[in-house]
Formats: sequence, structure tokens, C-alpha cells
Amino acid sequence: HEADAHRTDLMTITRYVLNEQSRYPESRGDFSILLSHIAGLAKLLGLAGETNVQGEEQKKLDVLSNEVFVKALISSGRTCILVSEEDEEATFVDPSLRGKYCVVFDPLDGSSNIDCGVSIGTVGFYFYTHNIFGIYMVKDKENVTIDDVLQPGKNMLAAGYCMYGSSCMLVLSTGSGVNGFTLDPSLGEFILTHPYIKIPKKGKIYSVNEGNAKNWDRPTTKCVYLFIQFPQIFLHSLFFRYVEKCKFPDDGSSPKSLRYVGSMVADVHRTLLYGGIFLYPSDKKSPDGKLRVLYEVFPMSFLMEQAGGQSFTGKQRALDLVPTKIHERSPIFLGSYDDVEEIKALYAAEENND
Ligand code: P6P
Repeated sequence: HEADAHRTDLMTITRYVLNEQSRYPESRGDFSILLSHIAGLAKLLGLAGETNVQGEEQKKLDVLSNEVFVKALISSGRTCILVSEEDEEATFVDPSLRGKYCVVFDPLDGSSNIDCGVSIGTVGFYFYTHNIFGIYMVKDKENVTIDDVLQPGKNMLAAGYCMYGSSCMLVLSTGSGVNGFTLDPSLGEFILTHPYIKIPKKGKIYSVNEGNAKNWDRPTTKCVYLFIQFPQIFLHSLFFRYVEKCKFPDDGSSPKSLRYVGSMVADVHRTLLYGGIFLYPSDKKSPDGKLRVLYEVFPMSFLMEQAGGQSFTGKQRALDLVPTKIHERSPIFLGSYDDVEEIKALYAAEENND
């Protein structure tokens, strides 16, 4: 009887989404239906384990997860444009199945880590209503253009990621805080296990691929000619100085610990729970940074702000960026509020010196 009581008062993601919907009595529930589709997809991929979800010949997991995502989002009847890391072009949903949300996603982020069993994830299913502000019926579903997804991240309505590691976790924000749900395979339900996640104001961890340090350029003596010709050099050397500060603090505090998985979902999830800062700067190899704005930078930045942290590109608040291409990249520094403030101050000081 006790066990039954335990099972009946569980907050599942389905109940959570419906509770959220009750905040918008005038809404028709399309948003809830789409979120439930995403949760169902995450469940499917989370339960897939080593068996193939569709019994087809074993495809590369990222290709398979992309096919599963695209087909299910289209069949939900609530989407109008899909942008996937796996597809060069955006998918425009047929008018007969078109809804009012644009969904951008990386179906399997960090897939290079699959063979060694490191956590991987699905990032960035976040939605724009077709007309962006507020949840309402689109006025002109026939006139859907790529500009509907090239919006600043601050306009998005929801963001989240699903992490497939020792357990399958779905971390989601619909704009009123961040909640973490863990898949209970015995129930086949995502259960609310991390309500209202708040990132520590300051952390003791920095997360960056130090193997790229040679691309950050060592601090060079200031030379006006160089700065005019190659301004990014000073941005790289700035970044080099920031990382040095993490390792050799000049204020007598203890050095930060380095933790880096190489799967954005795993590194950001740890940052969200433990605090600290996750960094992927521009460098000689990736002059615009490596991470993609629409389906990596924006969703993780949205979550960080909702959890009380922040996210900075080296030049501006990440969510204020306005992308011009669907696979555009950007440098990104996100995490605990005070840690991001430190790197912002360093970059601002450089800007003032120029
Ligand atoms: P690097 C995975 O390929 C990814 O897109 C992110 O998940 C991850 O944060 C980053 O690239 C890792 O890149 O250059 O450190 O291997």
C-alpha cells in the first residue's frame, strides 16, 4: 500500500507539463503535446540501450536518433520548421501537418564519446512559436521562412537536454526555472528528481579542452599593427590569461579543478549541478568558436540563466546573439554567475584599454 502511495504522488514530466499548461488557460495545449512528444522521444532513445529502436540494421546512433526525432516531431502536428545538427538544410513541415513551433536540436551531441560509454545527450530541443512572442496560433502557417529560426535566443520559449549516461535524465526549462527528470525504466516515466535546479553562485571547476591551448596563442606584447590586422589574436591571448588565472590565482585563492568530458551535455550538466564555468573560446582552429549557436549555445545559455547563472560569448550576452545562418558557431563561456562575471571583467578591461 505504501509503495502504491509512492507511485501515485510522483511528479512525472507529463503531470509537470500539464501543470505548466494550466498557467495559460487560453492555450490549446499544443506546447504541452510537443513537450510530451519530446519526452517520449527521449524515453525511446533512453530505453533503446543497445537494441535498435526500429529493428533496422544498426545505423550510426546519431543518424538513427536524428531520423527518430525528425519523424516524431513532424507527426506531432505541432511543428513548422526543424533545424538539426545532422541536416545541412532546415526541414519545412508539410502544410497539412504544420503546427506553430520551430524546433532546433542536436539529436546526439558528443556522439564521438559513444564507444567509450561516456554520457552523451540530445541538446537544444527548444521552440520558437512561429511568430515568436508568446504562445498563440500562428497567423500565416503558409508563410514559414528560415528567418523564423534566426532569432535571438532570448525569444525562445523552452530549452532542455536529455543525457544518456548511467541514467537517462531530461533537464528542461519552459521559462520558469530549471527542472530535472530521471527516467524510471520500471515505470517508463520521467520522474521529477531535481526540482528547481539553481547553479551555485561561484564554483571551483573550470571546464575547457586544454589540448587546444596552442591555438589560444600566448599573450603577445601589444602591437597596434597586429591588433588591427588580427584582432582575434588578442582575444585568444586574453583567454589564455583567464585560464592561467584559474590555475595560478593571483589573489591567494585555491586553483580551480579542471573537469572536461568533451560532451557538452555532460560538461554543462556537471556545471549546472556543481557550479563552475564551461568554456569553448574561438581559436586559430575555430575562429568563430566550435559550438553551434542555435542548438548548443542558445539552449544551454537559456538553462544557465534560468538556473541563476549566465552565458557570455566574449563580446555579449549569448542570448542576445542574432544568428544569420542555421549552423552558425560562437565562442561560449557559461556557468556560475560570479565565474562568468570574472571573464566578462577581463574582456571588458581589454576592450577599455583599446
Ligand atoms: P573538443 C562534441 O563534438 C561537441 O560538439 C560538444 O558536445 C563538446 O562540448 C565539444 O564538441 C568538444 O569539442 O574540441 O573539445 O573535442
